[in-house]
Amino acid sequence: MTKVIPASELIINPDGSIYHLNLKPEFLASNVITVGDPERVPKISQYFDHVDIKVAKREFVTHTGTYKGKRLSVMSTGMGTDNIEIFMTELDALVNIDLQTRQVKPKHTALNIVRVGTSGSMREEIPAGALVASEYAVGLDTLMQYYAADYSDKEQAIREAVQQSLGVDFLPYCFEGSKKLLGQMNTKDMILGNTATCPGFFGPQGREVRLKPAIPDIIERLSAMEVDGFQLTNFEMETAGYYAMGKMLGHEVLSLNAIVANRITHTFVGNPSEVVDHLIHHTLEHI
Ligand code: R1P
Ligand code: URA
Repeated sequence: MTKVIPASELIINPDGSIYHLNLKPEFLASNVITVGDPERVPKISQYFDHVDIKVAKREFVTHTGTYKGKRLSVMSTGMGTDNIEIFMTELDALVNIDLQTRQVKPKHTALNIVRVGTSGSMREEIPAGALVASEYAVGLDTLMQYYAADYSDKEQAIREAVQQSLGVDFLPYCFEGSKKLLGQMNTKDMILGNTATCPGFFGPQGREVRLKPAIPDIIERLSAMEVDGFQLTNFEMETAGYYAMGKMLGHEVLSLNAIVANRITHTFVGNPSEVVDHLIHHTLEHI
């Protein structure tokens, strides 16, 4: 008999919705656009033909409707891979667990998930205003110390090279994004890059405000690292968590980044919402 997941391990609200996302399975489309900022959700759903569902709890805001006749959900996650771990686990449970019997469904459903987020460039040739599609992501946080996963030889080599270049005493994690979505999303006007996902915006990305980062030359170290032609291009705070959870749970996940800051030239894009809006339109047309 399939294992029954106890009420303490997968929490269902009294109305049958899942604990943090506050969603019932029928509220979710199989194509999902995700953003960090809850205020970005209506900025995307404003382009829908109509919005059928609006649900909010904590930083998780969901609008589900149709765009040019295609059913889509747009959801916010807040910032950081700890949120992504909750988000991806509950999103997966909505399609792959029978919430009544609390058992894993015999037939797996794979979701298409595209992150539309902002990011900083660690390369002079990737200016503020550019769009970057993440082929791989490297997690500099410790999320994957708590899950067992398989890594390809390339992913393993990248993990070790990043650990060596930073001199940290844990092994960062590395996963490839969805090749299927990368093909589908028509990335010809984007830069294909590899993303460093950091557990913070300031010190972990080498920014000094009042506190001195422990690795002040983190940008130089990460951008100088090369493994068989693989190089890192940009910083943000979620992509590696998405790629790790997506791979382990069997979903297609791609992260698209609007570059708002260039950390080498010390520039910030004049109008960040314009770049993000450009990425939103592109994503809506291709998802
Ligand atoms: C930091 O400003 C936030 O912006 C980026 C980072 O990943 C982090 O969440 O993404 P979003 O614009 O999607 O929030
Ligand atoms: N988001 C980040 O995490 N870093 C940046 O530099 C810009 C956006």
